[in-house]
Amino acid sequence: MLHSLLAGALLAASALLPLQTTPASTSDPAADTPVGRNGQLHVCGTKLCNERNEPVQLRGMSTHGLQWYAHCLKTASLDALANDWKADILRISLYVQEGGYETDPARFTNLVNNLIEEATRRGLYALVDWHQLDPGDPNANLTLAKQFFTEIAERHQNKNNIIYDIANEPNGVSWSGIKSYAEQMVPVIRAKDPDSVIFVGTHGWASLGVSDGRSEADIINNPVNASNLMYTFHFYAASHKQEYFDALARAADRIPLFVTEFGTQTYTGDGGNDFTWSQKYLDFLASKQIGWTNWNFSDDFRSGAVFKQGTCNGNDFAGTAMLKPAGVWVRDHIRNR
Ligand code: IDC
Repeated sequence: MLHSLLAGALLAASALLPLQTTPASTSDPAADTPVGRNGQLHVCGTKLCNERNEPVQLRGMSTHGLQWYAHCLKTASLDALANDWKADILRISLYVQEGGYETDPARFTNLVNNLIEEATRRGLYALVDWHQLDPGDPNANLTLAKQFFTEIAERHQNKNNIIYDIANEPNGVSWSGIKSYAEQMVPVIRAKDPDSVIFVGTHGWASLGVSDGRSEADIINNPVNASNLMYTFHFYAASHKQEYFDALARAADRIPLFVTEFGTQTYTGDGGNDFTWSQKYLDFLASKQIGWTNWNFSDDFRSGAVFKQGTCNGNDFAGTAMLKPAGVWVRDHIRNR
């Protein structure tokens, strides 16, 4: 009786374990994962480097807003992202407004903590995205940002896979306003997690200023006074073409960049896909080893949500059957390097 009870408990426990793709001969099962292979990252010149000081290009997915699509982040979908898509990184999008963090800090912090653990278990980098958007000036949420990142950095300081993004898409704010915000936030995080890489959004909705009629020169001439920091760039290929591409191309050799969001469609995250421009961007990013996370890993109705509507209610996420065209394309670009 006791014996069969024990066997049953063991079986139940093993059913909960994430899928292992590592060969049984490997002594450390976590070794053959993105974090196992690369360890703690740091900024080296304009690139992101692994613990052996080799440049790495991370590729992966951004969640949708956690307040709406947390149910798309479950064992089967995260296993698919790690093992079938072969992603390196999960961007965890914590909206501040629109029903996000500000409405229940404890609940949302807990949710982010759990997702960090899920990413860590699978050997993925966890990009913690403070998804401020409206209001666009990150200074408007400064007190909340300090509170949130203090808790996250305190709790996860001993992990080697956390990247902090302190501002998703600043808008309606000058570059110097963002720089001032960053220079207040960086010490708050580094007080708890000194070796962490920190990302900060650029002006004009992370367009390097282009959407504000500005340019990357604002940043190059007046960089954030901090080490181990990268600037973010977002593009939606059907909306943001030559002018945006040119700014990215000019900036790539001057400042450390990471594309924390892109879509193959318009800036609404919806509409037709422009795979020609998407390919042009991704080829360029690969040539410069600039990492990226695609928007978004959910089954929202819009074309940029990779899963067909209703997928997240089930447990079938691997392969292409449940994917919209953008999902098929992006999965392919993550899997096939
Ligand atoms: C969109 C979501 C949509 C939501 C809207 C406003 O897809 O459900 O109603 O935000 O919160 C961004 C933003 C990102 C946007 C995305 C697509 O960072 O929050 O998501 N986008 O519009 N920048 C450019 C495009």
